[in-house]
Amino acid sequence: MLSKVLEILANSDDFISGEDIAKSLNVTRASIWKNISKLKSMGYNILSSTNKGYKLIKDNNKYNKLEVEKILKTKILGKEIYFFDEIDSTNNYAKVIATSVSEGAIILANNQTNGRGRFDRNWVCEKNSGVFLSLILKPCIDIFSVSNITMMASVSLCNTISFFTGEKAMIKWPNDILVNNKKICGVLTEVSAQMDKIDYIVLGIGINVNNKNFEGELLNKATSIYKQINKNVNRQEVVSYFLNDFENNYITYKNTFDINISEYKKLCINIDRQVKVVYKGKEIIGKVVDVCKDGNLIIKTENDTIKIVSGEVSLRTSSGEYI
Ligand code: BT5
Repeated sequence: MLSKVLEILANSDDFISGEDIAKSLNVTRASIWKNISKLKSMGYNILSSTNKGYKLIKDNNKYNKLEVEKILKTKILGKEIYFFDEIDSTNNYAKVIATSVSEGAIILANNQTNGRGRFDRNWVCEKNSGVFLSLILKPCIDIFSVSNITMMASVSLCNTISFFTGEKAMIKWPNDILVNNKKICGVLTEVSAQMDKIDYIVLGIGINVNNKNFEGELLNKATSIYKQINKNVNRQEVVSYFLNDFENNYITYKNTFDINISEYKKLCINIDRQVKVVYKGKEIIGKVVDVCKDGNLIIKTENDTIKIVSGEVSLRTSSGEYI
């Protein structure tokens, strides 16, 4: 009902009477009044006039559950939305509710107080600026195939970020999305699994959307959509673009259990590059020659060919340093 009232207000250029809204939704005027009050408490600026009714002052920066619902065109992803103005971590919440919600439920927040990266690293969050999204998935796959999901998501994130920035976004194996060599998005995939099947996957995604400034360690390492185009972007549009793009591939994957590896490789910045990686306690220097369908990185060193399952890879730049 709330979203329907909002839709009617958003589609009226002028005042519209409570009676007209009530009639078109076949409910009482009292119920319209209640919903208008709720919308006002959510921060919508709605003018009320005794004679004329209600008028919504349009604001393109609104980001909440209603705005996300309004724009989503997906079939299974985002059918259930949990939206928080502030939360410690959307991934933490996702793990609490994962077993009791349907596949495709999403958790979104306007801010995170304890955003997490891999290995308990910190994900820096700017209130009102970033997308903090956790997506709960329950495909019938074993734990060894989970990297396929991260790989597919990374491709969709590149498509999303390229669409909004007009720049080519690239994947830095395993889970960073870069624009002009700066990190704009990170993925944290967490899993609950038995030996032969997974219970659920939480795909945690942080995208720098309208961030204006980065500090300290991130000063020269991070960027945002805003910093690329000098313009704010609606976060619900970013969420919607990503979920649509990812859903298409995900539905196919659930039938074929196969990913389009050549699409991934085209976007993977590591391929054919000299890299340094600490793996099983040893530093390895070599050239990345391939990424396998299971997500493993193949590095050719001076004397050997090594398969890297996980780790942190630094790329050698033209000036010879590793970043
Ligand atoms: C990641 O970890 O890149 C995964 C980040 C996932 C964040 C999302 S937000 C929604 C969901 N809820 C969560 O709590 N987490 C997920 P990692 O590869 O470990 O990278 C972390 C490193 O990236 C840090 O050590 C910094 O160097 C850098 N970093 C931190 N915040 C950043 C930011 N906002 N932009 C760019 N780089 C950042």
